[in-house]
Amino acid sequence: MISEKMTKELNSQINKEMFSSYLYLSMSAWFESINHDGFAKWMQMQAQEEYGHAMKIYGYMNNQGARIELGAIEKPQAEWKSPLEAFEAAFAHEQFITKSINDLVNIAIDEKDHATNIFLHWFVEEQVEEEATADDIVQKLKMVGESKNGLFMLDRELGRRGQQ
Ligand code: OFO
Repeated sequence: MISEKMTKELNSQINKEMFSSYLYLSMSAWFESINHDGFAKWMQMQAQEEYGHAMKIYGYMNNQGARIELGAIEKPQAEWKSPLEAFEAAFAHEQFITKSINDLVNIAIDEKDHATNIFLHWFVEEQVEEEATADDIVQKLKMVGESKNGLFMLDRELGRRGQQ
């Protein structure tokens, strides 16, 4: 059984994960619009992953008999100045999500809610990976700078996501 407070916070985390999905789908659409198909594919896959994060919490709450209440999903930004700006925004968003997960863990510890605490460990580890991946792409985009050739290569590399 999880507390009312934890139920509210997990519902809010579902919303944040759904927003992550929406944000990355919006980035995917923007990349499509500027003909960066590889970045677009990467972002579309990321959007699917985020939906999976939301559903993981959804499944856990159902197993715990906690009442799920879905909130409205905020409208995401639709345009960015450059691929670098978009990936910097993705990295900043992941840092925000990490903080949110850490806050949830703190509540679970305070409430001695061992089951939720252990459930959240998966997310703690996932966030390390999420931040590292986004930061890695930011660093590569910085290296590439204004080089059209470099950007083309990176677009192709990211478009291979899911094939390796
Ligand atoms: Fe990107 O990890 Fe969920 O939100």
